[in-house]
Amino acid sequence: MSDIEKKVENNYGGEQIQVLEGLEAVRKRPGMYIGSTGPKGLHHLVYEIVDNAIDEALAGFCNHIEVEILPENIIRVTDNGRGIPIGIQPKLGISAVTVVFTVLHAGGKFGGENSGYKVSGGLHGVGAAVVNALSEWLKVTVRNGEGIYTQTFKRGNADGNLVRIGDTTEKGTTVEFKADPEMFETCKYEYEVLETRLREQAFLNAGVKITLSDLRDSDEPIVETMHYEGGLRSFVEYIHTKRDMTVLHPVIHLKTETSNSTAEIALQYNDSYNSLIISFANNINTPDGGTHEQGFKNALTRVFNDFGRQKGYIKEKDDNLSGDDVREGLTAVISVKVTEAQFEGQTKAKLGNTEVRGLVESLVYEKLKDFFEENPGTAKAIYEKAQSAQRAREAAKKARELVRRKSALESARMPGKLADCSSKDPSECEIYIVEGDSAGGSAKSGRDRRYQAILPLWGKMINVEKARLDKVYGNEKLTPVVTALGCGLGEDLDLEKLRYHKVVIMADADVDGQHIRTLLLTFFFRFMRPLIEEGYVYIAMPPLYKITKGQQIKYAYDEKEREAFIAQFGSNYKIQRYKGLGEMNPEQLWETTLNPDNRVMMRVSIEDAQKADETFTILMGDKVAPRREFIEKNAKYVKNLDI
Ligand code: TTJ
Repeated sequence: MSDIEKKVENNYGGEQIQVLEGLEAVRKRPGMYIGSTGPKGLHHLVYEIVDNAIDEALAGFCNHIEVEILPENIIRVTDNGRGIPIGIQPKLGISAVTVVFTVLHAGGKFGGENSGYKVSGGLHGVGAAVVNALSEWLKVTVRNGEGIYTQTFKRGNADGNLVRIGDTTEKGTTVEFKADPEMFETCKYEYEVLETRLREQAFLNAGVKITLSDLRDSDEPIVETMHYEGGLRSFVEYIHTKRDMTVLHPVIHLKTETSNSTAEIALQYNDSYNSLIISFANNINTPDGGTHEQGFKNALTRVFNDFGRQKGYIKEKDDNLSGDDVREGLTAVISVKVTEAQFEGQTKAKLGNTEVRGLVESLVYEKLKDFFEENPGTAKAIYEKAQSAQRAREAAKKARELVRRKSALESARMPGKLADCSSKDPSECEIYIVEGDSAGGSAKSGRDRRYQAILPLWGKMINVEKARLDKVYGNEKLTPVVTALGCGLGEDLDLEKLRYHKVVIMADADVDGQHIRTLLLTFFFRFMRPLIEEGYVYIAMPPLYKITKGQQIKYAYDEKEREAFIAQFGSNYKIQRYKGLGEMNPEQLWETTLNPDNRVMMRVSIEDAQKADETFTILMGDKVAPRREFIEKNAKYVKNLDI
């Protein structure tokens, strides 16, 4: 037995009991420590462990981190750093390794000189001990260039001491764990979720190589290496390449450092009308923005106007460019690092440190101005973009005023094609938006006119992805939708005025149907987003087959279901294939698609606007597969009785 083992053994006593009580608290209220016990919390376990390895990389001692999803959803994280210290912690009398996995907020208790171990604040960085507490078992292995040490835990409790199991000249730390099914609603990891987050970390920590593998299915192992020497620059390039966007210039990179903070920004304009700003504080994503984003936006607008006036790009009589104008077509990634990040808001997703606003503001103002000065060609291209946004904004304002004036005059005149319902209580009213007049006709006759309205669509649709708000006003296809819903759009949107709490898109299961669904969803997403956020948007799911045997009727929504019903019926069944909605008579349409007792609808939900924005861009692409994937991922089947 080595000296270390003896010490570990001898000191495994009093303090440890108190430590274990600490971890019990985590198991009693897991949500307090990892936010949720759903899939989000589960994936958080992996991030917590990986963050430790990234800290080691940031300290300059590690350049490769491997994350493996093993069969049975066991996670293994390995780094090639120095290895967690195995020495005895003076205050607690046990090995630092044991402390890391059993003491809550390890930093607070012993964040001292020789520990060399730090943790970050907020809900983030709750640490390895929390992961340990919420794992059925966890095993840590440390290689420190001399020996291999390992210790195992069960539900947070040490299952034996730290032991030396062999010699090695290698260095690094490996942590394996199996999330506790008693603690989580699901223990199944989603590859794409881990991939997105780890790729983000690879961008934020330039040069660090992260390998992710999924070895759950031995027939189809996945291995992916993420390694970006370009850091944030690569991040912006990646976004534009992935979305197949045309860019107006090479990525602009800005960076500043003070004694206790850094701010770094990469930005690039594309030819779209959207803006995407992704921000991080201490490598943690801040989807709700905060002082770093504010500083960036303020300075960006100021630079454009000051520099533009100075160079005569903006004439004396012209209005200033607005924030929205200068952000049109912009993709930017902001990363700040501060000693004590304050995360605000319910989900701790917003940066609060006030000093960061000024830091970012002066960085962007000074360096971007210099950049424009030195790169007049790029500056010109960006100015033209912003000024065209400004013109469109003014046109949209006029169009909106026109619509407002008109609706004040005609006050709520409903579209001629709308077959409205008799109820005026939005909470029970439903509107079916139907492509094509024939399906519209059946729907009108088949519906329950008390609470179901039908709006057939006709005319030419604009590509909402490629259009600005001004084009939406006055589009012959979209205007009736907007009027019928009654809640306005863009800045004017008022959900209180929404006339139906179920807005159902009803289209065929074929390619044309897919197209109209995509366009309408994108339209709602871009211009009436709260409608989706509040869960008012649905997709009707007409069945593809009707299978009958005597009095029994079954509707099949795909081939698999069809086969299952056929198998169930055995023989003497009748089968009818519906080629489209237009083929169903009013009774059939009621039975299969409108009647709340039988129908199947998908509620369109958006978990995270940023992700959805990306998805919608994918939706608008030429590939059909990603679209289907989106529909499957973002819309959950709901038997309408439940909703
Ligand atoms: C601390 O200071 C002395 C040298 O090692 C430092 C350290 O703790 N390094 C370290 C921790 N490297 N890797 C980790 C680590 C890696 C994983 C995967 C999980 C955890 C909890 C820590």
